[in-house]
Amino acid sequence: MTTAFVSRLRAPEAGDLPLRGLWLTCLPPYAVELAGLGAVDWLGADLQHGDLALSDLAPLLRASPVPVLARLADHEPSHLARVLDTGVDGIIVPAVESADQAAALVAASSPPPRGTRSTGVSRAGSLGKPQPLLLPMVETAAGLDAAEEIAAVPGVDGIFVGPYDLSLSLGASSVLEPAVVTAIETVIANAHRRDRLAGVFAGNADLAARLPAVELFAVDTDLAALRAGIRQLFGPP
Ligand code: 3PY
Ligand code: MG
Repeated sequence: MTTAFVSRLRAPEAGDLPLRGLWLTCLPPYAVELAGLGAVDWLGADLQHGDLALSDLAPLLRASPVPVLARLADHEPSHLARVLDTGVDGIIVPAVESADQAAALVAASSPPPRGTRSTGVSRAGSLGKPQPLLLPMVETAAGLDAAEEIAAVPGVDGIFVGPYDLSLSLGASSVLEPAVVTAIETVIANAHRRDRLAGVFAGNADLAARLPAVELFAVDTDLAALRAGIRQLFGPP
């Protein structure tokens, strides 16, 4: 199923889109297994912010009924390699600002001859997982300027937009400012011009309503879902 998902992502069918994700910041595998993910198409496991650790990934992958994309903490090749070893279906890499940085990520995530990723005992190796998706994030003014070159790097599968850091970097006071929405549209158009996937984190219904079509759409976080469920059960505080 996961292999099919990854191939489906690499050649998505219009009728399936967008693939809607839930962004995990703290939920343990037990909750993921039992919560009933319903119409959630994929999970984004955040190692940059929140409370998840590298050692949470393998249990999460075993518990999840849907594919898991991990957002890395940084660009460090040793961290990237450990995350890939868990067998995640893709990685989302924060704040990529140039084609050179994207090429370094391709090299770190690919075995020779394309890259330098070493081999060793790993869950990914034992399960014979396919090459995971590589999705650099554009979430700074510099990344915005370089978005098309980043998307064009061979081995990059798509671009994932981080609207909140992007708005900070652009000096905007809200993700809803027209300049931020225009910037997000520009990144998505650049990814599509290069025949790459486009993804975006929304976390806000008003922002979601303003965004153009993407393949990967992260609706909101686990905590937001928990808060919404508590409010629905108990009413407003
Ligand atoms: C951002 O909006 O900056 C993000 O990283 C979303 O996860
Ligand atoms: Mg960010």
